[in-house]
Amino acid sequence: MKHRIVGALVLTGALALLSSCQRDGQTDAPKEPSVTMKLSAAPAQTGTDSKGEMVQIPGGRFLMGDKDEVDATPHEVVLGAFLMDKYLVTQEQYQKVTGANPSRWKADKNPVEQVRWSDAVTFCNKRSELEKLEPCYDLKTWTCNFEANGYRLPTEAEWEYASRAGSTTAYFFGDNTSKLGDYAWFAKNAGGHPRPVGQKQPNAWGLYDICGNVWEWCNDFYGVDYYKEAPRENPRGPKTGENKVVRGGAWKVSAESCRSGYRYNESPGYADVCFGYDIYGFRCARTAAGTRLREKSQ
Ligand SMILES: [Ca+2]
Repeated sequence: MKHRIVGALVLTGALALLSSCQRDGQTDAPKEPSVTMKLSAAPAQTGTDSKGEMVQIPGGRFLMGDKDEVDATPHEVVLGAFLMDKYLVTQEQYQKVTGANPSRWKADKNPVEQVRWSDAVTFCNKRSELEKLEPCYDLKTWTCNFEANGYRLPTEAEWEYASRAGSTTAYFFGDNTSKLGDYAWFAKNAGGHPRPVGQKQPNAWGLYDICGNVWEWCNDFYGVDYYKEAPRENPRGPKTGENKVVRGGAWKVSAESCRSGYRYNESPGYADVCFGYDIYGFRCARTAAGTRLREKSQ
């Protein structure tokens, strides 16, 4: 009897391992986005389909960092204008663009999760192609062309700037942790899984789920000392590194990890191995037209 229980436990463990890697199995039969999909994805006002609404983020300067963190020395950063998705990329949106849904917690309006950094940038390129924009990523070198007009991940600085929306406090709504539940799904209120996007209050610039729900991949490599050497204008992360930055906290984490300046990082998963956890998702950004001219005039 005892042996049987142990056996069952071992089997359960093996199944759990399999299910967490299930995403790899799904790559066997990816569906190509249909032709009708391509036609229906014609650029709207913001150049995206309706669920992919973007917010125009003005260029400006801000104090990036958090004095209480060893890797986040506060420093001034100046950024050009860019566009940022109002919502996290949903499973519905991801499925439409890539023909697959790697998420563990399946629901159309939930954020896509179990996506690796490499999956997120591949999605960015496909989304660009569908809307006849120039793809930003070279998928052989994994480098980003910031001059291209297509979709990309935000830089870490862009993410924090958009997240803060002019605030200088621990969270975009202030310092009072007890208010976090009004703006975010995190360990205390999410009930142990991600939630549909856009249900909590947005920040001052109209971005939803910036805090909590799923961590958001940024374009940058993570460098523990990067803030000490980063350029003041449009910092884009260390040239090389092992891990990529994720920001904003997730359904599983404490209020502490949802602070605007809090940095976290994870392997990008270039190789097709099991790296995509159900706490990682993303939203896309685009470089705004004319940004380079404004930088030069500063
Ligand atoms: Ca988030």
